[in-house]
Amino acid sequence: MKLTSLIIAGTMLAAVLSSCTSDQTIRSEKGRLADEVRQEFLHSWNAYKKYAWGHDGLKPLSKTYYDWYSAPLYMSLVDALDTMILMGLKEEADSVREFVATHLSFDRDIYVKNFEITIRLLGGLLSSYQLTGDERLLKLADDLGTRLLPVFNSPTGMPYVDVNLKTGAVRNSRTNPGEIGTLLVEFGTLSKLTGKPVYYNVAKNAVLQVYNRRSSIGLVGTWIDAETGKWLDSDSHVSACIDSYYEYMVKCALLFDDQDFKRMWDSSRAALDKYVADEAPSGLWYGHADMNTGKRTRTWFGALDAFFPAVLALSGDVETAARLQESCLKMWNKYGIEPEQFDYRKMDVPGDPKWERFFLNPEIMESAYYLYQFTQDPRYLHMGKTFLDGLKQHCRAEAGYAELKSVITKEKTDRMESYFLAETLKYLYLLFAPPETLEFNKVVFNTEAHPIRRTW
Ligand code: DMJ
Repeated sequence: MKLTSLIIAGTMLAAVLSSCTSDQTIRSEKGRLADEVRQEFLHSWNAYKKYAWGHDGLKPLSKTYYDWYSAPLYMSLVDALDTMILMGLKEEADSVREFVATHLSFDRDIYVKNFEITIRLLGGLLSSYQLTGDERLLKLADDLGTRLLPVFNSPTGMPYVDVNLKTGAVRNSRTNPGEIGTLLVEFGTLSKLTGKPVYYNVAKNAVLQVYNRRSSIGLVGTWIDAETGKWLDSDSHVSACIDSYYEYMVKCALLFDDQDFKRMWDSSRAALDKYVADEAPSGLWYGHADMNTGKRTRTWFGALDAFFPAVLALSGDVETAARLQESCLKMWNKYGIEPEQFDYRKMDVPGDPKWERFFLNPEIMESAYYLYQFTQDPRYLHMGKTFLDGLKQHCRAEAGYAELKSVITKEKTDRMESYFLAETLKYLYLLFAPPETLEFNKVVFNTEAHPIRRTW
């Protein structure tokens, strides 16, 4: 063998050995990394307790609080509760549960966003009920569900956006497939746990109403009017406002064994792969296309879109999921943290500075967690560490974690959303935690990372 060939063979062997060693190292570091995530949760939670207790969320820079409405609905408390339970923070979880069970009231004269309240509060109450058996949480969930029901009283059955929790008055019919189609995991579970079929029926009908209005090529648009049933635009993608419409097709098929959702997913997936998927020089992405013509309109993908590998993996297509997750990692690595939108042809943020923002989103961690569950490939542990390191480096504040105005300048903004505690840190923790922490095969996560167990 020539000397150069020997050198090349030696270099390749060294690379393989070093990657094996680093795979072994990351496996052996799982316990330490889980603990590190737990510490970051406590850092954020303690800041919330100190500066924002009893309010919806923490403002980490001004060290104060924010509420969504004129009366707080304890968004962070309910959203974070099952994360604490899973992290084994028993005393803390017990006292939060007691506070929620004795103080949370939905008898408020306020208009709330049905979608956000469903995924954060209804989902959080249901999963914490299942994890603890505390019947008071189920009672609260049932009360909330009843107060939300009037949203479905539109001429089409698609929900209005806002509902008054006290009066049942509804408003705002300009809505989207995401907000319409991301209710059934919660409403369906409520039906199963209370024996009241109405919740399942209205939420399923709402999804069908969107699906039945898909275009002749099988795509949906971004905005639709719940009263007239007319599409208000034709932009199709897997990004914000549509995303979890697809996610819940896969999840409802699994959770409720409802084959209608399997059929909806199969036909939607075919349309997405034909028109929305995009093989670019940088890899596989899902961009934007016109719902009627299928014409490519934008080559954008974003932080929220990074939920899609998890959904693909859950639907059985781990191979495509893994390819898309590699693209997500490229988006993350460009600035060491991911932007709200990314043009995958230019491999940079689209022109407008507003797309440079980062909202402490969980989706890319969620997909790493799912892919690790399905493959046990240490690659996803490495990814998780990259995400954790990036978050700590760029978003950690003295009081909790802060969103970024720009992933380029890394300038922080004064908000920590409750999903950072419910989802971002939960998925990172579960990625590294021992498998017995939560039996992945036994639960379906709602879109806010609240695990629901099929007990029916
Ligand atoms: C969360 O509230 C949910 O994951 C929702 O489905 C999308 N947006 C945020 C997190 O980014």
